[in-house]
Amino acid sequence: MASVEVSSLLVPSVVEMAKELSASIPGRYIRSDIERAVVPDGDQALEIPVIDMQKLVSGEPNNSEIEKLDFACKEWGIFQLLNHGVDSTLLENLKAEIAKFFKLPMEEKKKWWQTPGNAEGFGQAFVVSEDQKVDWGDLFYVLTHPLRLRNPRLIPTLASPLRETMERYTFDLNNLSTAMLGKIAEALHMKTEEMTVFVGEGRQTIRVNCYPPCELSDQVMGLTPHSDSTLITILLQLNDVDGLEIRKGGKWVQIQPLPDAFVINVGDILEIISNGRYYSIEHRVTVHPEKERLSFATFFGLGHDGELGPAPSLVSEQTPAKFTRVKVQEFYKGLFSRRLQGKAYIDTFRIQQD
Ligand SMILES: O=C(O)CCC(=O)C(=O)O
Repeated sequence: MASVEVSSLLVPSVVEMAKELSASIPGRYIRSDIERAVVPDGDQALEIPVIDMQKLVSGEPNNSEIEKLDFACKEWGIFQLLNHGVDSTLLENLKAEIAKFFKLPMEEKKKWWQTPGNAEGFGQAFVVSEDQKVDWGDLFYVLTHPLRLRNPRLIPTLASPLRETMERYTFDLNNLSTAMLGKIAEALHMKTEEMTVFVGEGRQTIRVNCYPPCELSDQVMGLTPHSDSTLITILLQLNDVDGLEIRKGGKWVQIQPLPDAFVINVGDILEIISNGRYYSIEHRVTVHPEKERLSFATFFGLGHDGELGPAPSLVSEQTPAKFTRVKVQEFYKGLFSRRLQGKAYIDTFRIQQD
């Protein structure tokens, strides 16, 4: 069953293209509009807020970590998570096995390549026109939760031990995200069951990214500027090559995660549910001239049965609804029918305030 149906077009492998050192880079990858990133004071990458998961779930009265979480989601839309409880050996195995996975010969990778009308597998996302600029990277995108919607052609056919490692990692991250969303609901002073109703059976998808090096690194983009159409995204940088940048105060700034910290960002769905109290951060990925970058993004979204809109408990006369309501299924359908473009998609749901 095609579980993530899209109207996107198929594109060739950038990892394969990058191996042909003598080949010129097709115009489709070359961009003339890349805004330069700024270097923060003191030549340091930007320090984004750090949240400690153990403190967050400690159950202490007046837990100041909840206030830190609220501040991070409101003022930054992104933070790092330490003491997250995901086993460090599992993370090491994941890093090693994903690196091998992207190095498999193309003949083998073809088994898992995207097919027309389905976003899952190796390829690219949000390519809706032959004229559109495309990213300098390959992804592996899969729906991992709920189990009944999994594509039998993908995770079940991966070789051991990658398959078991992916299963375990996505299972652990599903638990982590559920716990995190509970704390986010608490920070928002939402009624607890409200978040649960929005989430329904939930949706977890993964996007594993490989950005090969490129000698014209300042003219290609690893991942186009966008905000995620998720509740939250949990990102693990898989090697020590940085490239993730966020738009902060109108400028692009590179961030540098602490080793084995998760980078968590607020997505558009959470911005809508929180009625604009939280902010989905715009981000992009730049390409290194000599080194390959690998990352693993885990997206948490809503089950497709319900409706999306500001949580009723967060709407009042003083805080009127800032977004229109939409059926979740319609929200996702609209998302996959367009190209990525900053925060343009969430903007279509905004209600103009007087
Ligand atoms: O590679 C990264 O660091 C970011 C990935 C990302 O934003 C995504 O997969 O949506």
